Amino acid sequence: MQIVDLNGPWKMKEQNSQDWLDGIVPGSVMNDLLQNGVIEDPFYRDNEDKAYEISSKNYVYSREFIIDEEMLNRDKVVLVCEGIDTISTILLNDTWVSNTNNMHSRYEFDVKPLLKAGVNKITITLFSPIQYVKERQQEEPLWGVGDAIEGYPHIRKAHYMFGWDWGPKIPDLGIWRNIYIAAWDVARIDDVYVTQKHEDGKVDLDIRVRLEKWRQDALSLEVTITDPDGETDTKVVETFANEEHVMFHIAKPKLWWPNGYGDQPLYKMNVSIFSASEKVDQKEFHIGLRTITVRHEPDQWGKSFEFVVNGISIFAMGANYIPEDNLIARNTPEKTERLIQDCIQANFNMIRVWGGGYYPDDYFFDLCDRYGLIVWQDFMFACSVYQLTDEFKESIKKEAIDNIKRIRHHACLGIWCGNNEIEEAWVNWGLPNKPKLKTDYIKIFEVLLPDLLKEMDPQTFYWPSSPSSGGGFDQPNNENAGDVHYWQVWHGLKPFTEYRKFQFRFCSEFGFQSFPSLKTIKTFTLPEDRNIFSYVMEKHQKNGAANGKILFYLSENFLYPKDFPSLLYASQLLQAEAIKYGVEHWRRNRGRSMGSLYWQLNDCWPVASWSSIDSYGRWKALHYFAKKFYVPVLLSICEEGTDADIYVTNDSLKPIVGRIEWKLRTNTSEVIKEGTVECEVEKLSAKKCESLSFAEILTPEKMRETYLECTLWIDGEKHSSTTVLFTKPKHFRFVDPKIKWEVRDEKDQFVIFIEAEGGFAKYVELDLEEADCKFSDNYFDLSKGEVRSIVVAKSSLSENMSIDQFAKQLSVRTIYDMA
Ligand code: BMA
Repeated sequence: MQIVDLNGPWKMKEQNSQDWLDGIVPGSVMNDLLQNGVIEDPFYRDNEDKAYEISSKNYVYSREFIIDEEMLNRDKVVLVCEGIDTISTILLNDTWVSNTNNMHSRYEFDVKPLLKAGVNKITITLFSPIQYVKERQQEEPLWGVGDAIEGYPHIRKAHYMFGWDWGPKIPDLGIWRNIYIAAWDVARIDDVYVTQKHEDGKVDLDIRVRLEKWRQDALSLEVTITDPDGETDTKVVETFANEEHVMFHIAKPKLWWPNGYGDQPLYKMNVSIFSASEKVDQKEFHIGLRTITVRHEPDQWGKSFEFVVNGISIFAMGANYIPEDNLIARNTPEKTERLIQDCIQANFNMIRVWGGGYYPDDYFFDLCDRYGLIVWQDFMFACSVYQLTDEFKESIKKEAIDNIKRIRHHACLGIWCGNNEIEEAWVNWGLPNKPKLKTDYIKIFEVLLPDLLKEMDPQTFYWPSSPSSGGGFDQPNNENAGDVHYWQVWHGLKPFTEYRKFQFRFCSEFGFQSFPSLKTIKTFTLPEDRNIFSYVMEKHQKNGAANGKILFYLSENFLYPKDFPSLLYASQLLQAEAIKYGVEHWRRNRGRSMGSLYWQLNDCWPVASWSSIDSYGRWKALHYFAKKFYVPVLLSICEEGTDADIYVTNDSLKPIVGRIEWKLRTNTSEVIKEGTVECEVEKLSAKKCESLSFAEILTPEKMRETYLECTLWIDGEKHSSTTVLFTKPKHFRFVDPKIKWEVRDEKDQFVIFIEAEGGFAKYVELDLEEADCKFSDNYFDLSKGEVRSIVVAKSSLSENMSIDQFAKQLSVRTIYDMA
C-alpha cells in the first residue's frame, strides 16, 4: 500500500474572494479564519452572532501534491476523505470527482484516471450549510428543536453545530478528518470482523477477513494476535478466495472489565496480506475479550434494563458526552484523554455519546478501551424529524455502515442506540401530525438500523431510542421498563427529593444547570458583563428559562448570595446536590435500578449548562461530588423529617464487612448522640444498615442547628464520610467555621491540611486564583476538631509553582461565606 498524505497546509478562501489564506487540514473554516486573524474568537462575548454570516458563505480549499509513476501504475488508486463537513464538490486537476453531503460518512473515490505523474491539484468547495438547510426547509418543513437553526434535520451534519440549549449557533465547515490518496497492487483488506465466543472460561475468536482483489494471484493472509503480556500467536492462510475465516482458541483469556470491576487487558490484532512475499496491505487494531449485553426482560417491576459484562450485572455510572468544541479542529487526543481520565477519577464505568453530535474519532474509543469506560453509542439522530427519501436512506445507510465497521471491534462498545429522544418526541411532545414522517421513523430506527446491525454487528445490543421501553411508540419514557430521561427536577421545578419517588430501571438522562467558574467566565467577559442577566452572560446561557430556574432553586435552598462569585458557587452546589439526590437514591435501589447517566459531562464552549466539567476542563462541584457518589462502595443517608436511614451500596465484586459510626452533632460539632453499626454487605448489592429516628431530640428549633455525620470504616480504615442536615441549608444556623489550613510540599504533591476551628463547615471549596489543579477532594464538609488532608498532585497543576506561590493562590470558602 502506498499513501500520499494530503493533510497539512492548504490554501483557502471565501469563494468570491481573490485572497487566498493559509489553511490547515484536517481543520475548519472558522479555525482557519481565526488563525489568520480574519475573525475574532467566536466564543468571546457576543461574537457568536458573527458566525451566521460566516457560515452563510461558501469556501474553497486547494492544494498541490506530487504523484509518482509507481503510484499511477498500481492496480487501484483512490482518494480517501475520512470526513468532509458537509456539502462539497471535489475536483482533481479541475475535473469533477464527486459531491458530498454527509459529514458522518467516509468517502472513497477511484481517481486513477484523473491523476498524472508530477504535480496534481485538488480543490474542494464547501457550500454554506445555512443556505442548504434554508432551501430544503422551504421545500419540506421538518420539525427540530427550537434552539437550533431551523431546517437542520435536512443535513447529515452534527446537529449541535446549529445551536442547542447549551451550544452556540456556529455551523462551521471544513475538511474535518484525514484526507489522502491510497494505492494498492493485487489486493487490499476490505474488512475485518472479529466475533468472540466465550465458553467455560475459554474464548474462541473468529476473524473474518474480506479482500478486494484485482488479480487472481494466491495471497497469503497472516493474522497475529499479541496478548497483553506480549506473547504472539500467528496463523497463515494461503488463499485465492475473497473471504477467509481465521480461528484462534484462547485457553487462558485475560478478560476486559469496565472501570471498577477489573483490568482492561487488550489484545493487539494484526491482519496482513502478502503477494509473493511482499506485504500489500495490513490492518492493526485492539480488541478486548469480554461479553457485553443488555438484559431487557420482564420481571416483577416491569422490564429490566441492565448491562451485563462477562456475566455480571453492573450498575452503570457515568454521564452524557457531547462534542468537546464547536470548532472541531481544536480537539486533540490529549484533551480527550484528560476528559476520559476525569471520568475514571470520578469512578465512571460508562459514557453515553449523545446523538446530536458526531461519531467520535478512533482515539476516543481507544481511550475508552484503555481506561475501561463502556460506551453507549447513539447513532447521530436527536430530537428531530427526518424524511426518508431514497437519497436520505442511502446516505444514512452508508453513514451507519461506515461507523459500525469503524467502531464495532472496540472492547468498550456496549450498546448501539438509534437516536436521542425521537420516539419520546413522537409520543409525548405534540409534534406536527404527519403520519408519513412517523412511519419513516419506524423504517429508520426499527427496521433499517437494526437490520444493518443484525448483519454487521449482531454481538452488540441495539436499542431503538433513548428513552425507550423497546420501541413501537409503546410508552417510551415508562419508569418501569427500559431507560428513562427524567427532567421533572430542573425543567419541571420539582424539589431534589422528587427523584426518590421513582425507581427507574435505568436513568440515562437527568440534569441540573450551573454556571462555570469565575476563571472560565473571565475568558469571555469584560468586568461589566459579570452579572448573570447581562447581555453577554445571557448569550452564554442557551436555555431560555434556565436562569430563572437556578434562581428558583436558589430561593428554595440557600440564602441570597452576596455577590457574583458567590452566586456562581451557589449554582454549582445546587447542581451537585440535585444530582447526588438522584444517584444515591437509585444506587440504594440497586437491582431494580441499574444505571445512572447524568446530563451532561462536558461543554463545547464556555456556557451555563448541565455539565460537570466546563469547556476549560475545570471541575465543577458536581464532578467532585460524582467522584464520591459513584464510588464503588457508597455510604449514603436517606433523611426525611427527623428520621435518617443509613445505606451501604456495594458495587464491588467482594462482600464487605464494615462499621458505620454515626454522630448527631450541633452546628459547633458537639456530639449530642452517637452510635455504631456493624454491617455486612454482599457484593453487587445495596443494604439499609440502620434506621435512626431523632424525633425526640429534633424540635423545629434544634433541626436548624443539628446535623448527622456518618463514617464508614472498612478493615480498620476510614473509607468515607457523609453528612445530612434536617433543614434547608438556608435555614441552618451556620457559625463561622474559622477555617485554618497549611500546605506542605511532599515531593510530587502538595498536601493541604485543613481544619474548622469554629464549628461545622459545609461545602468547603478549595481553588487556585489563577492556575488550575485537581484536589483529591473538594466541596466537602468538615466537623470541628477533624483535620482533613487534601492532596494536589503537582502533575495536575496547570503551571509549575513553588509551595509559596501555591499557598498564595489558594482560596478557601464555605457556605458561611456565601451570603
Ligand atoms: C436532553 C438532551 C439534550 C438537551 C438536554 C437539556 O433531553 O437530550 O437534547 O440538551 O436534555 O435540555
